[in-house]
Amino acid sequence: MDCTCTTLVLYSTIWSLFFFFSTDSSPVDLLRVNQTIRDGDTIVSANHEFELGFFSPGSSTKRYLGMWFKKKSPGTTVWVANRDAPLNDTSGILMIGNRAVSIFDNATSTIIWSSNFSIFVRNPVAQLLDTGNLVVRDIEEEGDSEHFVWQSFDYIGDTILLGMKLGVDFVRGVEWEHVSWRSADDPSPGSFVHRVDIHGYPQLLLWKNSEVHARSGPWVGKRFSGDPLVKTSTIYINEFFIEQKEIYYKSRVLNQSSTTVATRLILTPNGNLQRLVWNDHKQEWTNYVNAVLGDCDNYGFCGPFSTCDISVAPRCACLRGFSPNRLEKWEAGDWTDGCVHTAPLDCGHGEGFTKYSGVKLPDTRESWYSLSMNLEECRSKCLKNCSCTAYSNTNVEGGGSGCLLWFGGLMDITGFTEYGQDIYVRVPASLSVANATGNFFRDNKIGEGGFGPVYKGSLENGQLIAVKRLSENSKQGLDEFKNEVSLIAKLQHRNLVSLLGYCTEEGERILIYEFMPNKSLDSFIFDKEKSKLADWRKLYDIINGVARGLLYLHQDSKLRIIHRDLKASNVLLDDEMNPKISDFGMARSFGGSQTEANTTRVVGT
Ligand SMILES: *[C@@H]1O[C@H](CO)[C@@H](O)[C@H](O)[C@H]1NC(C)=O
Ligand SMILES: *[C@@H]1O[C@H](CO)[C@@H](O)[C@H](O)[C@H]1NC(C)=O
Ligand SMILES: *[C@@H]1O[C@H](CO)[C@@H](O)[C@H](O)[C@H]1NC(C)=O
Ligand SMILES: *[C@@H]1O[C@H](CO)[C@@H](O)[C@H](O)[C@H]1NC(C)=O
Ligand SMILES: *[C@@H]1O[C@H](CO)[C@@H](O)[C@H](O)[C@H]1NC(C)=O
Ligand SMILES: *[C@@H]1O[C@H](CO)[C@@H](O)[C@H](O)[C@H]1NC(C)=O
Ligand SMILES: *[C@@H]1O[C@H](CO)[C@@H](O)[C@H](O)[C@H]1NC(C)=O
Ligand SMILES: *[C@@H]1O[C@H](CO)[C@@H](O)[C@H](O)[C@H]1NC(C)=O
Ligand SMILES: CC(=O)N[C@H]1CO[C@H](CO)[C@@H](O)[C@@H]1O
Repeated sequence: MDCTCTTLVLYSTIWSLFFFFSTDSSPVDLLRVNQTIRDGDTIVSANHEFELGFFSPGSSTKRYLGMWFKKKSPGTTVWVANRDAPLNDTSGILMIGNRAVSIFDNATSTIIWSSNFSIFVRNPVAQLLDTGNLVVRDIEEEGDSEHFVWQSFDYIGDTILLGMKLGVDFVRGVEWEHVSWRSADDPSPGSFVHRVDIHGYPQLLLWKNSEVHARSGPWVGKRFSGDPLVKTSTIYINEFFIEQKEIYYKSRVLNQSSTTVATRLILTPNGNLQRLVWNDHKQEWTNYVNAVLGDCDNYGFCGPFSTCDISVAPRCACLRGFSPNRLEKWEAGDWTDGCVHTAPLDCGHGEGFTKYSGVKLPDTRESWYSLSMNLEECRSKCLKNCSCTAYSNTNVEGGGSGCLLWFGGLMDITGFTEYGQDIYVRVPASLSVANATGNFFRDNKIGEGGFGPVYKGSLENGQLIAVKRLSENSKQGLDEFKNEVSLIAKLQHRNLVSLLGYCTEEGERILIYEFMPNKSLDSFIFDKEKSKLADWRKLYDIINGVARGLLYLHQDSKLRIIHRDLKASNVLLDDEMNPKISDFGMARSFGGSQTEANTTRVVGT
């Protein structure tokens, strides 16, 4: 340390003889080894947008080395070097050495601040780039001009400029954090830190000291889940990268040739995040994202397993299938304890999921993700793990992709706008199906098959369904039930009825199909009134459809299936009288090349 100090004094005395900054009328953006910047001198980026030198923030008299806008909004600070090591007077000198960039206090002959280079550099040169990045590179290392041994963009303060990264570099072990000032007069680190959290699926968290203060939610393709900004900016684009070597958020300028861009994302001393854009016409900063913060933006306001909605009172509501953890507190307006499952999860017994649309996805710190899985794979992965409480896509663009699983309490779900995402929350098997059919009301019964009654119901989204509830003493045993489920789930053809879901639980077995308003073919043929309606053309179409369905089963499907129980009552008719084959309890599958097999049981009607 001693050694470094003496050399620095020597440098400064030598170089003070050269009037480096005053000899040339045009400003300089470069600083070479052994050159200095004294208080009063500055360097300016080539495009004249940014300036670097010593300054005093607000009403402070202390001196800091910093960077500010020069052409637009002159004096607006964007970066401070010695944030928590201010100078008391104008005796500071910025120096570039072989190992570090340092601020030397010529009054006390001490280095008050320094920042190491990644490697020893024989001939370093510092340059203030047009982006507002002060970079140091080795002048001898030609070609790779992007190889910086140091850059101010690695040391973010309260301002994020276009091109700055917020996140984690695993290779260098660097974390880029957005840290508020203590006050407008004091750039030392304040109470708020905005960072990319990499526990589970990466998300941006705003911390107040050691507690999560607010959350913009995970990245869902083109923006953060809870980001109200939908209007796409013509100025910049937000990006989020999840890679092996680094995970980061970055905004970059959309039009490289545009020279009029000035925008900054600031974290104010009281924890407000503001995206400001310079308005040349009005000569002022305008708040680009006019996010009105409300109760729902306070992390944990409603506790786990509940949703917060700013447009209703009370703001908090338990998710369906959940009830307040502490009813008295909840009713008194303290929702922080959230909700708990009303009935315990009967893990592995065909639980279902309740879908919520238009929400900000919950905290992902306890989550797992795969960017390649689809929603269906995601659902079954969630079902296989008893501690999985919900799932969703990671990316909502292009119809949705990726898989995100939550474990534990679902915190900070905000019901906000049509711009929110879908999440599927796990609920016990007893819920939802029973509710969908009005708890198996007799009025909703639409038929009675050999194996049990069939009910009409509707899902939350209004879709009509037919629910086949196999009676407990049904002849159709578990094997047939499983048979039906496993076969029909893999089949898809316009002349086969589609299975929407199923559940099994303690002798209760339920199959959920799409609803067929025109019932089965037999009711049609044998009903005198209805049969009059059927002309030959219609019947011909129906026969053709059945044949197409069978052809698919026998030949075209991967499974090669024989139905073994085909009859008029198993041919259902949709609202356009298209026939659909149903009831696969007796069906058998052959291998793709197998055309002959022995059946072991006598079946059929
Ligand atoms: C910088 O100063 C040191 C000490 O005076 C000297 O040894 C070195 O050669 C100088 N570097 C350059 C590039 O002038
Ligand atoms: C500035 O003044 C304060 C109070 O007198 C002192 O503690 C501090 O060390 C000084 N800083 C420098 C860089 O001289
Ligand atoms: C540093 O201080 C010394 C003595 O006070 C002065 O002669 C010298 O010019 C100063 N150096 C700079 C670069 O201001
Ligand atoms: C900077 O370099 C010096 C000397 O090489 C070393 O002692 C110090 O630990 C380094 N500081 C950091 C923060 O790496
Ligand atoms: C980019 O900016 C330049 C200069 O302002 C303009 O001429 C050009 O049309 C812009 N390009 C796009 C794609 O907006
Ligand atoms: C369920 O997921 C959790 C969290 O990822 C994991 O720790 C646990 O091992 C999983 N359990 C099973 C049975 O896969
Ligand atoms: C069941 O349905 C009724 C009426 O449609 C609804 O009010 C209730 O919230 C539903 N219950 C559950 C647990 O979804
Ligand atoms: C069917 O059973 C007969 C008599 O048991 C046997 O000879 C024949 O190989 C079986 N065919 C198939 C495809 O298993
Ligand atoms: C012939 C017949 O009954 N067609 C009906 C099929 O279902 C639709 C939708 O419910 C009705 O509009 C048709 O009248």
